[in-house]
Amino acid sequence: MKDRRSFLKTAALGAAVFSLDSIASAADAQGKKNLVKGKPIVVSTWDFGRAANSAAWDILKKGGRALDAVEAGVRVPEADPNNHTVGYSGFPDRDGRVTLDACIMDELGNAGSVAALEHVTHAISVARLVMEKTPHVMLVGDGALQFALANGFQKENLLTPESEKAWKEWLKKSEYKPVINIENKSYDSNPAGATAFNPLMLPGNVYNHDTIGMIAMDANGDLSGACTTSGMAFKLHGRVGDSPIIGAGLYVDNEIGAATSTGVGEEVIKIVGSHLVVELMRQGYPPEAACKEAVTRIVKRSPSKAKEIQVGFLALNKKGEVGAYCLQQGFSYAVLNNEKNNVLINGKSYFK
Ligand code: SD4
Repeated sequence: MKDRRSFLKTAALGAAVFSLDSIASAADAQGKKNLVKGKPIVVSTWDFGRAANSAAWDILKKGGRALDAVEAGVRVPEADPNNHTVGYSGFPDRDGRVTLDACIMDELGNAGSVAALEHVTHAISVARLVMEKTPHVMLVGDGALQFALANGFQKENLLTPESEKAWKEWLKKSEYKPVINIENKSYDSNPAGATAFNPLMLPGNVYNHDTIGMIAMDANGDLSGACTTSGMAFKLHGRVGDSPIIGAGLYVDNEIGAATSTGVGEEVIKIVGSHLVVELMRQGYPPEAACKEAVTRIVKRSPSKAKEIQVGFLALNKKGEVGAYCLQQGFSYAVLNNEKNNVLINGKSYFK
């Protein structure tokens, strides 16, 4: 006969299994439309993720390694002079300096990262070298630049005339207060009219975003991820966001899945967002439900701030299922595999 303790244990386990099942089925029903399966697969944040996905696909379709695919993929927006949010021509900080953050993780759980790196377009490739050639995970500032130059990268000027012009425009009204992203509310024109409230204009959102996060699974079923950004435009010099922080901007666990984030990095760091999403998937949450739970934690932590910013999570599990969730409408992600031809999907949002 069962004693009381083992009965309680069994009952508690039963309840846990029951609730995980119901989470899974509710989220499955909710997310069926956007559910994508099948390897190889590459997914990435925002509209510019499509061009990045195409470069990654060139490697994946030939049976290449996910790590090579994500590095090659995010190098596309890093080099794009028309993209002022990543790499070359990124908007500078409030002192006029372009500082880049990036990280990368492979299927073995190896990780490399650079933060506040100046003068090198391909921050992601420096991050990969940190992972492969040093016993460290993260190099910052001058040390990261010194390491890059010692490994054959050329010193470049990343501030283009267009980015400089935007910075000078911002300087006219700049308030040198360390208020998170207050600058972003003023530098962009509001497509819905200057005075109307438009969630698409919130910091981190579609007209105001700064990151590519990419995750991929190769034909072997191995996962890797990369995340690279020039950070929030006109940030304080020395400010580092979530993107180069392993566990915040990116996390890969080859047994479970991978996740990446975009938006206001401070809020993502505080919940260790991408690691949280992967751990929720480990507990049985499908990708979209895991992303939704992470977004909900941000709302619970700071309900009023959550209304004024954007954060989005994107996740891929080991079954090849993709899901995303964000705070505000306007977050999109691109999916490319044999079924989905680089479609751009709008992430579901907490606030409607
Ligand atoms: C950061 N997460 O530096 C980045 C910026 C971003 O949409 O993704 N903005 O906090």
